[in-house]
Amino acid sequence: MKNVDLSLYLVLDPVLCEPIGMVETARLAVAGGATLVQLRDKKAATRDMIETGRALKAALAGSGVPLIVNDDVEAAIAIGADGVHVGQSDMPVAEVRRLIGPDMILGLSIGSVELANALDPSVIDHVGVGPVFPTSTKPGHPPAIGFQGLAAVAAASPVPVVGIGGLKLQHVADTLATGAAGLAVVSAICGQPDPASATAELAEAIRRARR
Ligand code: TZP
Ligand code: MG
Repeated sequence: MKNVDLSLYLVLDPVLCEPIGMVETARLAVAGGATLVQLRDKKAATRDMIETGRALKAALAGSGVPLIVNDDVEAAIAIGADGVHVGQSDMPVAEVRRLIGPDMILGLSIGSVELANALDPSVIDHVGVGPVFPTSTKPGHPPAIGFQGLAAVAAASPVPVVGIGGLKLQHVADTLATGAAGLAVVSAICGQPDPASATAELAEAIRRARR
């Protein structure tokens, strides 16, 4: 198993990050204590993903924080990213694993106990589970599952789970109490007036919840 710290997973959104951009947002979030960063730009062409991803990789260099690329396996490989994250309607995970090899991190989005039971831990390293709450960050998302749903999926999953969807500072303790290894957030960091402090507050709440 890869040793990935899922505690505080920043998922970048190009629109929400607009004030200062995704690269600067990631840099500040890592300074504040983000443990994982995902480039998620559903509308970008592969060449643009590669350009942004390379800049992100340079910004994260030396931090020890892995860079994950959403959906675009070709871009992830070209960037030299640490991993890939796919959803249910993206490339099948066995195919992704074949393309990226055994060493890159592979995350999958799921929202149900049925999908958790079907996970192959030799293919998938961790899952993003949600949405925990309704969120305008992902229009048309499936119904929210709440902390109860997250706990049920965490109990069923053979790999570590990260909660996602509407998660804010006040949800840290309840999220970790479900058995989740961490929180994935977009708007709690992207577009915040001070992304470094917003991240540091989340990181501190995570430390407190674990004490
Ligand atoms: N997948 C499920 S909810 C979501 C994604 C990408 C968006 C989460 O964004 P936010 O702003 O943290 O609610
Ligand atoms: Mg997709």
